[in-house]
Amino acid sequence: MADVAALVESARQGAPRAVARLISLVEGASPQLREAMAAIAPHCGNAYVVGLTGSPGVGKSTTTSALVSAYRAQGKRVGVLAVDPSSPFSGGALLGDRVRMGEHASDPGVYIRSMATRGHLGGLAWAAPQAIRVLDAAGCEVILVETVGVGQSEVEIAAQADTSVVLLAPGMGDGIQAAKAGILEIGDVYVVNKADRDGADATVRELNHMLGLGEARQPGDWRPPVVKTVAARAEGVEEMIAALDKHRGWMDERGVLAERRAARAAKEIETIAVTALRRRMGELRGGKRLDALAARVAGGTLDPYTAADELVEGVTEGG
Ligand SMILES: Nc1nc2c(ncn2[C@@H]2O[C@H](COP(=O)(O)OP(=O)(O)OP(=O)(O)O)[C@@H](O)[C@H]2O)c(=O)[nH]1
Ligand SMILES: [Mg+2]
Repeated sequence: MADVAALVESARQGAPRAVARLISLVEGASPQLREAMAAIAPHCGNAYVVGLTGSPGVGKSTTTSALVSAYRAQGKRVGVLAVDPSSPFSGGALLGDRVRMGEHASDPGVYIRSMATRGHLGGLAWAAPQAIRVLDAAGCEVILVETVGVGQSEVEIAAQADTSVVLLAPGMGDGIQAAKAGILEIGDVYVVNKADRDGADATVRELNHMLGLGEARQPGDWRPPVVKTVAARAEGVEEMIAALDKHRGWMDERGVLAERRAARAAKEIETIAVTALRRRMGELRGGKRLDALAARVAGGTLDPYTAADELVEGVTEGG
């Protein structure tokens, strides 16, 4: 068993191993997580969280790495969380990222961590916010969360970031894919990466066109910008950071940042509560309570609504 108080203290001092162990508590859904989160809570709320999503291979990790360099040049501490919702193992699919982020591996101002969330009760929605809290408490001023784009997870990660970046690449038929995946609703900033390839300008135009369609924006509403990058050569990164800064400024001005963070916390609480309820429900099932109720309903001595009420009471009473 880890000494949670000592771990949190070391993490706050910036000790990478303490940060890593705390995130492992999250990943492993450790019983000590509760204590860790309580100790961390007063030190959270300072990080700016940027989510990066997009199809496999579009250049998320390369872009993330270029952003890390740029933020480091500003003297900021940076956390990188690479989330793989399709895998129950961390490290596997994300091994390539270690290579791509290799240049930051020895920088004490950068934390890089990959995390697998499949098979977790609550999955991504449960694990990512807690890992973000750990990085936040460890003093990261910017946290970049890369998620491999697989539909629902993109929407989930968008709900967890202060600013959501959607990456596309030219010539992948991405524009049409984007529309299908509902991606046009989740981006605060759009990046057309691999602009060294043919068709980048066409993709930018198409995106701008689609973002303008069905537009019901009021004056002062946020209009997501489209930025062109060649992440592999760090081109366009300054423009991308300018777009992020602008979005952040807009959120601050309009009170959107506080709203988003509250919505995020609400979702997190809900997920933890539902996960706990589900577990208790499973315990009751194992404890034969459901079997007994089912026998009575099947035998006609109890109606299913009353039985369900009894089951729910059992869950919330702790019996
Ligand atoms: N031509 C070109 N290639 C790029 C650019 N950015 C990234 N790449 C290459 O595209 C490939 C995929 O890049 P990654 O950064 O790993 O993409 P990713 O979106 O993180 O991929 P997954 O995490 O597997 O979904 C790598 O071989 C990169 O070198 C770019 O601007 N231009
Ligand atoms: Mg990647």
